[in-house]
Amino acid sequence: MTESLFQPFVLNATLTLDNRILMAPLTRCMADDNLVPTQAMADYYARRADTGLIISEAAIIRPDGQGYPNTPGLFSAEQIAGWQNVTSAVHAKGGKIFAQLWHTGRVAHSHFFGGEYALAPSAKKVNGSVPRMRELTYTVPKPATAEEIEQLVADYALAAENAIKAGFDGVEIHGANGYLIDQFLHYSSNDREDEFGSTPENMTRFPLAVVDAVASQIGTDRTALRVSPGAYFNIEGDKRDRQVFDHFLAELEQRELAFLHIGIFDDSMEFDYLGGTASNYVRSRYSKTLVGVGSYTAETGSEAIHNDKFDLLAIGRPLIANPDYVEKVKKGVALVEYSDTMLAELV
Ligand code: FNR
Ligand code: 8K6
Repeated sequence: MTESLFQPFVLNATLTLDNRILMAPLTRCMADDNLVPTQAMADYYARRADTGLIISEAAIIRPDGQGYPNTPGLFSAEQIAGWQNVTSAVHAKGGKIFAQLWHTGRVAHSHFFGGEYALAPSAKKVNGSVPRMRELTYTVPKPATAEEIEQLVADYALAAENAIKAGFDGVEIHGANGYLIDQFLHYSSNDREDEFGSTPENMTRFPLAVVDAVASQIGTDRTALRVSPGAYFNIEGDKRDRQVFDHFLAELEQRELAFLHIGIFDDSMEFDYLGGTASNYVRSRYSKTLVGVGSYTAETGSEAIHNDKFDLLAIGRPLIANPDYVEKVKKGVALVEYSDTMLAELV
């Protein structure tokens, strides 16, 4: 029973999706050494153009946002041209594609950009080291000054403009998974005492400034946001985070974003301070278009849409394993099972 996935969905006056399956953003670390998307990446995305909407792997807005090797950028002319090749390939096959805009904050590593430190809300480091480059241990970040925060907001807006120049249909701001924007929203990573910390109003100030700057640059109808109210990756949760997200969602409710997207690996995870799963929590506080994700099958995702838990379903790992996921699900053909070894190659 997957029919709920095959209803078209009107996102807004400018965007209608052919089906409700989104390709989740998936970092693949396959850009060239100038962080330019390659022809192999264009082919990989084009093979998935029958999803209702592709969200690109996260693309860094500027050099100091980089936390992993060979993640693509959206700040140089060469990178914009590389993405243009990707978006043309997807559009030629009738698809739609948003760019995911990324700054990793304290999860950045100066190894990648030759700087002295990573920027973050506070001097609170994340434990551990860079995946696949374990010798690169995370360092104590430098708290961003008010001027640096202003510059970050401007750089998100510029990256959004670059995305539109590159032919993307819109952008999803990566506000999830413990990266820069999320670091402002959780007490464990934000202990600022200025206008960007200490209270829900202050802790949401930078995230909302980014949303508003991007929306005014490219239009609210082309602006989406991914959030992780439940901390689970690169960050610790705190029960006071609940008030921050209550406030954040009330503010987002007043904007007409293209959609809000949960960032999570398994949406059956429950968070006591959210009173249940991340998607149930967001659904109860946000009435507009919501994208669910996290270890769903086509069947469980379709049922969740049918039961009004969310409106659209993002699929990650199964789409790595099955470029023809949509066709297979439609025909009821068995899927290839995902394994981490598949990350070595773009199929
Ligand atoms: C991810 N995920 C992720 N999320 C995000 O917001 N930006 C990103 O660039 C990435 N990169 C990424 C790479 C890889 C290899 C994996 C497995 C995951 C998370 C992803 O979008 C999704 O939320 C999860 O994979 C859960 O969905 P599935 O895979 O259970 O359908
Ligand atoms: C070098 C590639 C980096 C990719 C960054 C995105 C993260 C991919 C991680 C794959 C799976 C990790 C699952 C972590 C979930 C924690 C749940 C408690």
